[in-house]
Amino acid sequence: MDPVFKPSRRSFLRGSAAIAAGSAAGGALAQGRPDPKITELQDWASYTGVGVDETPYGMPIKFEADVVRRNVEWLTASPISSINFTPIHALDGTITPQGCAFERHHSGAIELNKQDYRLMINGLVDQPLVFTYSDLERLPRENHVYFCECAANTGMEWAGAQLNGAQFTHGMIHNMEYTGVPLRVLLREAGLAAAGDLADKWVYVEGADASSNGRSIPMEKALDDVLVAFKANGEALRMEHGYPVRLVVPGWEGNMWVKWLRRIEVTDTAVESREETSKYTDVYENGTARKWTWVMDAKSVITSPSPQMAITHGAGPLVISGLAWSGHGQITRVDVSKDGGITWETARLGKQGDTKALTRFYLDTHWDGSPMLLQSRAIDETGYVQPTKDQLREMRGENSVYHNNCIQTWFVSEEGIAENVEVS
Ligand SMILES: Nc1nc2c(c(=O)[nH]1)N[C@H]1C(S)=C(S)[C@@H](COP(=O)(O)O)O[C@H]1N2
Ligand SMILES: [Mo]
Repeated sequence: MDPVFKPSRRSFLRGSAAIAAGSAAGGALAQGRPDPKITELQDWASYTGVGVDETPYGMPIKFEADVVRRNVEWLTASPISSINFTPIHALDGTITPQGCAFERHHSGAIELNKQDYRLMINGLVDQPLVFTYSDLERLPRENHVYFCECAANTGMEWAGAQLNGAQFTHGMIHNMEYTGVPLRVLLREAGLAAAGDLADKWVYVEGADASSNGRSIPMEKALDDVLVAFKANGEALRMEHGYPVRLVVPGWEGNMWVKWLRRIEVTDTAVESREETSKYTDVYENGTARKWTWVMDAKSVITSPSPQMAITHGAGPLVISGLAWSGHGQITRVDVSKDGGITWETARLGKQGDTKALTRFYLDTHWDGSPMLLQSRAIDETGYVQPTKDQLREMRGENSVYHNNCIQTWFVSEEGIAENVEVS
């Protein structure tokens, strides 16, 4: 008797007519011959491995070396004011490791240490205050998982399918667990009586980098769920994400998530800074622009299969997987279409979605090997349904850049190769 298999399991597999085409188990077993990877002593079991302390801070194994941020060189004139993209096609679950989370800098990432860090609160407050890093650590803090999406995510796709990969079409997003002090706690430390009626007040937030990336935030949001964060995924923020302190503005466009946060001014009007007038406003067909489009509407994308993630196993069981999110709250449902939006199946959520955080979805399906036009469509707790590209264009024309949350289509060939196409 073959010593490596329990008889029951073996006879089950042999007895199944579906071994080759219908079962997920492939390789030598399916072909009925011994697999040397199972039956023979392997090299890595013949000697000892690497000791502890070889890598005091661990890095991904070399076999995963292609799971990295990537940029698109022609998009920007220089990498100093530029963006790169999270390899969402190769990740699973929902948390983005900081090391491969997209970066967006307007004047480069700066090295600012905790000792030199200061946060000033001024303007219409009872007592202007300056906090050191250790002051922040003495205030009550919370943990929350949120997505951060640049408003320009998918911005290159308005006029037609352009970039061939979920990393490039949808990778200006990351999702981390933040530890931080609610902004309302800091504002109350400074005192808001001087501001009078808070209903029409704003805060102006800026960073310590040369660009400062100043943005105005309505007081209502500032007192709601905004965090002054100093940890992400349990550890210190990486330099590129704003070490030592960044603002987290849940559900709102990434540009407002000021990194290297240095100043918060309570004001009676919006500042109308560069970043909220000439940038991060949405141009309509007739040339006028809408502003104050802060919330990121519900959106989703299939991460696998996708252009960088071909189907390599042929017909049979197939897991279609992707990400969905909404700046308005929880994702309640995700539908997947294999025929370009004619018919839809409801996907399974990896777990009940967190509010304003990435939600993983799966469609556990059977691929018959014929070409597919894969789409996903997200629905959030407000009942909002992710729109088609044509529905968005009816309102916004083709000259927009920001806030493109349209349904994405991947064409998958009989060979399992996926490509970015447009089904409007
Ligand atoms: N101080 C500062 N904050 C900033 C920026 C910047 O250039 N400087 N870029 C903004 C933009 S446009 C985005 S999308 C997010 C990106 O955050 P990340 O680099 O951690 O991905 O940071 C925002 N905060
Ligand atoms: Mo951004």
